[in-house]
Amino acid sequence: MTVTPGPAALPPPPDVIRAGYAELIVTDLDAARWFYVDVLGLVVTAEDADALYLRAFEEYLHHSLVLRRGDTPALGRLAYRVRGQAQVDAAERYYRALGVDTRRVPAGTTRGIGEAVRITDPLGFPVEFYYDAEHTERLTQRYDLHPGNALTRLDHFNVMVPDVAAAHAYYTGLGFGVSETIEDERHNIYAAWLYRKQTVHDIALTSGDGPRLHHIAYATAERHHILHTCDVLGALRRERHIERGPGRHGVSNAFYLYVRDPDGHRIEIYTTDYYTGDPDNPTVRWNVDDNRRRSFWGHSVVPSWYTEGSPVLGPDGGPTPLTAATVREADRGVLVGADGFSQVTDGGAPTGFKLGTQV
Ligand code: 4SX
Ligand code: FE2
Repeated sequence: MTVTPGPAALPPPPDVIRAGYAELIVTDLDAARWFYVDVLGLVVTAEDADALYLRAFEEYLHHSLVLRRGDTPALGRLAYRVRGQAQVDAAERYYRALGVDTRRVPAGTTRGIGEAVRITDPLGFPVEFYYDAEHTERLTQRYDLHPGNALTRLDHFNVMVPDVAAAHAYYTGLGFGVSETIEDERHNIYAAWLYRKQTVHDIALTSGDGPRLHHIAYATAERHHILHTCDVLGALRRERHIERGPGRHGVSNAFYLYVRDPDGHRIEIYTTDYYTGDPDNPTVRWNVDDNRRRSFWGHSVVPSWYTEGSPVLGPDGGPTPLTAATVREADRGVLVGADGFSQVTDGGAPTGFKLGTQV
């Protein structure tokens, strides 16, 4: 009997705890400070001549967002926290075995962060794995410091990828669970939500020309915190920063708002999704024709939300060229409702439109 050797076994993937921090390249640090600190209310842990290190009120690590000054707006990197410093080594072994270049960066390369491993992942994103990080004061109960829209913690990243199925396979290989998807009747996959922590996601995959960053999302404790951000932007006559929402997502059930920063980076404010921590947590599969999938109330999604995103920095420091998407959710037929925008039905499904169906 001949035994054909299979492919060499991969070492186990690093044990990722959660989405840890992101670095965004911004062109004007003062404008960015206005938006992230004065309007969104993030806390400044530290600042240099060319960067701000920000955290939200429940976060005790140094930062969950770095804003670095640069010539063009871009994603500098996404960083995942792993379960101990030995898992940083595990990340290095795993990606080397995958044939991905790895780079070790000494402690302090990013202020407040210990020795870490950086890669350009197989999807084209600059990604870091880290554990050690400086601790700082957790301001959960410093209510005297909380603004009316207090953000509690970083919740997730959302990226635009040309091939969601391939990206889904990459992230499940990295040990992520799949909480929800958007699919069509032929099981083409338009979007997917994947998690390591016990929420709906740490990373979402959105079909689009990529690699690009779609958004990063911060959690708030309650819906009224989100509404307060809308009121503040209106009062300041800066309502143009509101792109989509407020509303209730179908996927995730979270209450949401999307705002755009002065460079166009998209930030989501997100609250009260659900627990996914049991090992048999079922995957919710939405039909792309179910109008409640992205807004549980049936509103259509503003086109910019599907088409615009932030470029990502490649290993040479320049923007990564884009690959065109294989499927486009925005190209699916959309029915226009009474407000000129949203789909409205009286409970009967219009012809050719499957209301309330799931794949
Ligand atoms: O637009 S979706 O309802 O599909 C959605 C988008 C659900 C959860 C998210 O975090 C998100 O960004
Ligand atoms: Fe999101």
